[in-house]
Amino acid sequence: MNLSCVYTFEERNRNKKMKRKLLLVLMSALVVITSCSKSDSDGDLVIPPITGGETDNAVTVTGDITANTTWTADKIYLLKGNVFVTNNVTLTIEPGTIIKGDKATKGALIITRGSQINATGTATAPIVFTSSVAAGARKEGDWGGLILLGRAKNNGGTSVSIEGISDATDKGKHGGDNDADNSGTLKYVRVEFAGIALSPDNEINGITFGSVGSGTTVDFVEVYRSGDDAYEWFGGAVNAKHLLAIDTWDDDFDTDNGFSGHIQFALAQRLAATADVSGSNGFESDNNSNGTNDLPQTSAVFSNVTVLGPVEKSDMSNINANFQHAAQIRRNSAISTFNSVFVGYTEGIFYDDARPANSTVNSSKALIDGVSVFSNNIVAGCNGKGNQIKASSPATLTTITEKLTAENSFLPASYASAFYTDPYKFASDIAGGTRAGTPNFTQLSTSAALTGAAFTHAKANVAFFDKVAYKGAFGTEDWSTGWAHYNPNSLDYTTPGKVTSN
Ligand SMILES: [Ca+2]
Ligand SMILES: [Ca+2]
Ligand SMILES: [Ca+2]
Ligand SMILES: [Ca+2]
Repeated sequence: MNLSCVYTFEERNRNKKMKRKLLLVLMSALVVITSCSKSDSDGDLVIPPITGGETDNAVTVTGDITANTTWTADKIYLLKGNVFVTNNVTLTIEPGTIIKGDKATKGALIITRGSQINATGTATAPIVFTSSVAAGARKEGDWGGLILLGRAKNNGGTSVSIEGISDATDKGKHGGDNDADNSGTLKYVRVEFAGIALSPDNEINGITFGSVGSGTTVDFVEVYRSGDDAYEWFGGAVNAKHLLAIDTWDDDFDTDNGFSGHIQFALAQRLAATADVSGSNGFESDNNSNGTNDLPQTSAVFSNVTVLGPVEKSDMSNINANFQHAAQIRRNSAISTFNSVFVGYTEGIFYDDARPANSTVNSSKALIDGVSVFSNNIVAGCNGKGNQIKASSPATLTTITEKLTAENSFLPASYASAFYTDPYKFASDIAGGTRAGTPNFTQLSTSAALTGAAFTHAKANVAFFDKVAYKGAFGTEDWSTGWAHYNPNSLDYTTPGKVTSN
């Protein structure tokens, strides 16, 4: 507020009685504020809005959201810097709402412990988190991303700093002892061009889940062109269905620190040109960074995943050298995978025991002991380097090869076109010629993955999993129709509510 305005007002009322003065102070203060903010032609300052600016339909959001708040589809929201939802409140976002992450300030949205997001879009009006950059110029890593923090268990403690957020207060922490914790709902949501690599091992993913509990709903979510991982779970027990990871830079589905949720119908599509120096994998999974035996052990269960690697056919040229494995299960992780299709990766399924070195407790041991399971999957076209199954020692390789080949189908000469209708179509700004277009991930009538799914193993026979017949993320129905988008760089995002076309 402009101090001279206030002073002038107080001068005028100096001789009034106290009661009357107080009333007038309040009433006249309103007049003064209005006067000061309406015009700056007389030299008075315009009072700036407290949290950013609001024009007809553009709302800038900064700092903390500390009261229940609703974002509506008739506006476009711009996140500047880290925006934290705190104070145990709920941020509700209407279907069709556009939220942009500011590039200059690395905008990000963090739902802190105890608070919730209710982002429930629809199949025709998804909620879109995207880049603040203009159409055509957006890239991976334009802004931070979406971070959900909860009070479920992880194996690092009950108050662990989340990667990518340099906030020393409780706002940047996750963990607790309530695996049923509820961080809200993400349904029919796209997260586009997010994922900043702030420094090595300190990145914001498209969506980061820190100790998010199973009371949370995640269904029909697309992460498009994340600059780091598409999805990374650090501990927690949240379940999710219908996830798309399109042209991710680093890993598609990354699980760490005791994550124990269930994931079904998840598809990753990779572009041959883009991969991360850390090594890009479909799955990357750790118990923790040193591979120690801290509990809870990473034990997520995946069913009906499709990983479409960068190798579209037997030709391995023009594949970014940073591509690694369809799945790298390492550092004592014990994740399980059923009824899934891994196709077209430069290397296949790697049980990596490098950390901890010389330990009898590691990821391959968990597989051999049945603590983790890799069963009833198809691994196709992942033998270009002669290692569709890979281990850290010749003896381990022999042991796990026997087990994995008995329980899964390895089809080294088959590629995605043997299973899927049109799997390698991409946005026209990242692929030209006949590769530009809209992909179709539904299965061909001749696909070997149309039948054969099984949910008999105790880890797969859970209520959350739909007991479908097919392996992989899609059967013959395209569940991405309407809400997902495969060329969002073409969308203007300048008209509120326009999330699927211009
Ligand atoms: Ca990451
Ligand atoms: Ca990663
Ligand atoms: Ca990781
Ligand atoms: Ca990686």
